[in-house]
Amino acid sequence: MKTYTSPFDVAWRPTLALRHITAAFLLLAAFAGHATSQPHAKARKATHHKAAVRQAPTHGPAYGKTTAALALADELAQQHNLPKAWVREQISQAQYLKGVPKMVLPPTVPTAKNWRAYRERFIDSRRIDAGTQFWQTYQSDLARAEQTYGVPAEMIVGIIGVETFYGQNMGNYRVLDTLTTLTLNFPAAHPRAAERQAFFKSELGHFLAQAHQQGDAGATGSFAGAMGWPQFMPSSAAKFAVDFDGDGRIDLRNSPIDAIGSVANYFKAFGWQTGMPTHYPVSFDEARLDKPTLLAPDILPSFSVSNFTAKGAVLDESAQKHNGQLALVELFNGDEPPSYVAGTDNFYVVTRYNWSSYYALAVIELGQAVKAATSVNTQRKN
Ligand SMILES: [Ca+2]
Repeated sequence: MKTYTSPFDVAWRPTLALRHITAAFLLLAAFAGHATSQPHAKARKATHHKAAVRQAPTHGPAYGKTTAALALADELAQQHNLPKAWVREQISQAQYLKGVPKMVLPPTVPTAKNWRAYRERFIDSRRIDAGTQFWQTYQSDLARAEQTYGVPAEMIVGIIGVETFYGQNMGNYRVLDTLTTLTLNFPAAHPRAAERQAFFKSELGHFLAQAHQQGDAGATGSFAGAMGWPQFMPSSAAKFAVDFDGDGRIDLRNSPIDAIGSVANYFKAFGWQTGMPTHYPVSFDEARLDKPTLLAPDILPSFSVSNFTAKGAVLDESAQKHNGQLALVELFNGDEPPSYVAGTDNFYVVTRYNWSSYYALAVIELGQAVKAATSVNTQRKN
C-alpha cells in the first residue's frame, strides 16, 4: 500500500525499476507505476514515464536549518506531538534527492496500455518460484491471517509478490530524504501540485512519528516513501499495520509475518468479503450489448447480475449466482482487442491497495499461479 496517486500517473517505483532496469525497460515505459496506494476511483491511462526508469537520484546537500526546513519541522512536530528539537534535527539532516521530484510528474508521452505485457512482468516463473517458497515458509502465518481476517492466502501472496518480489525489492531510498524532498521541493509543474505536496507532507509527518517511536529515522523504501515487504506508506502503516508475529512491535521491513497480517488487515478494512470471488469471465451478446453504459462506472461494481446481463454481458453459471454488484473491467492490450472481466466488490477492494485494475488482476493472477504451484509441490512431497 502505498503511496499512491493514480496507478498510472505516479512513477513506477524505482526500487523495482532499478532491479529490472534493462529487461523491463519497455514494460516499465508502457506502465509507469503502480506505486502508490491512495485509493483512486479510476485507473488512468498508462503513459510513458521516462522518470520511472532513471537511475537513482543523486544525494544533494542536507536541508540544514533553513527557514523552510525549520518551519516544516515545527509544523509536523506540533501535528504529531513530537519534540520540536528532534524533528528539526531530522529534517535538517534530510538530503535533497535530485532525481525524485521528476519521478512524480505525470508522463509526458502517452503510450498504449497493455494488459498482456503488464501481466508478463509479474506472472513469470521466477516470481512464482519465489512465491511458492514464501508460501511454504509462512504457511501457518498465512493460514492464521486467513482465519483472523477472512482474506485468502493467495491474495496476500499476490500482493507481496507484485509489490516487492517477496522482499527482494523493498527500495533503497532513505524515506526521510524522499519525503522531505517531495515536501520541500515538490515539482510545481505537476497538475495537482498542491494536493500531492500536501500528501507527501502528511506522509512525512506519519513517518517521523513512527521513526521517533522506533528510535530510528533511517528506514529505506521506495522513492515515494513506501516501505517494507508490503510497501505501506507511513499513513497506511499507522492505520492498518499489525504486529502479527507477536513480538510487541510492528516491523514491516524485517518481519514478513507482520507484513502478512498487515496486508490481510488492510483488505479487511477496505471491505473484503470472505468467500466472494474477485471476478468472473465475461463475454458479450453483441445483439443487445450496451458497452458504454456497462463501462461508465469503470471498476466500481454498479450492476446487479440481471442488469449486467440485460445490457449484453454474458456470464457463466457461477457468475449468474453472484450475490452482489458487478463492474465491467476493461483491460487494453495495445493494438490487440481488450480483455474484459466482471469485477466484484472484492476486485474493487484489491484496487484500494493500488488504484489500477491492471495491478489488481496481476495480484490476483500471481496469487492463483503461486497457489497452484505450491499445491503441486506439496503433492510431490507427500
Ligand atoms: Ca512484530
